[in-house]
Amino acid sequence: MFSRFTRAIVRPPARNFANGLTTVDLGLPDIDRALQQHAAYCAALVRNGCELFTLAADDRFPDSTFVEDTALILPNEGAILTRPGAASRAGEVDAIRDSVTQFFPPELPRILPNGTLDAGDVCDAGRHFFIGISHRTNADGARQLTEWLSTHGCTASTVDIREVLGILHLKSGVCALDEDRLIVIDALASHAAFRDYDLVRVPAGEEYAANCVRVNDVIFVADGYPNTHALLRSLGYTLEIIDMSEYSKMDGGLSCLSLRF
Ligand code: CIR
Repeated sequence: MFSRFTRAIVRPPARNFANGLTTVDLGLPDIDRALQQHAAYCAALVRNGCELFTLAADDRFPDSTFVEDTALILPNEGAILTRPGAASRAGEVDAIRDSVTQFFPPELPRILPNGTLDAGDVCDAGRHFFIGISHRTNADGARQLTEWLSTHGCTASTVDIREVLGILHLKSGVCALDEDRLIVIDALASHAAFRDYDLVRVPAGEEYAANCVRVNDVIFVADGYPNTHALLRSLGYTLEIIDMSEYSKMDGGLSCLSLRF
């Protein structure tokens, strides 16, 4: 069974959100619009059963709204802090530590040097985890996370995405819809790690929509991808459609805006 979430940690973007990292050329985000979209995203989390823990916007870290990258949480078992691969994001981990620790005391383990890991590179499908080796997450970070997961009875496999164009993190290209079903972009679909899974291919031109999030009984999916919406509905899923235009300009997807547990 997929974990049910009852809580989510979120952090709205700060006024200097546009100073964050990005690899795409979609223009600068509008902070007021980003805040409205964040509020709508939070409302959808609440509508689907999550109590929200909202942290203050933090302008020391323009990318800090992307809280997902800083920790990995196994809802009923524990959490580990990451070690983000981008230098400008390193301090985000200490900035979120206390809010995660309150749920998983006394002290959280963390990914240690020379490992790097952004949790956007971690895709969980029930008790199995795919870990992307990316320009942010290295083999040592993946190894440390695999060891930690194994102490909780979970397995992991790695997927090297460094040569896959157009995705920052593994979860930009593949997300679990169910324990045995993944939504995936074409560029990742033939990877051996996914061979035992039912794969739902994202329709051409809608690759951004691969970054869905299963929240209890619904799938959160980005607005503007009608073919993906139709495909998911035809498979019986109920959707929450969220406008992500301002976050996509900063390489962010739906999953990165919350830590769900
Ligand atoms: C970054 O480059 O780190 C941010 N601008 C975007 C992070 C998105 N996080 C995610 O997909 N998990």
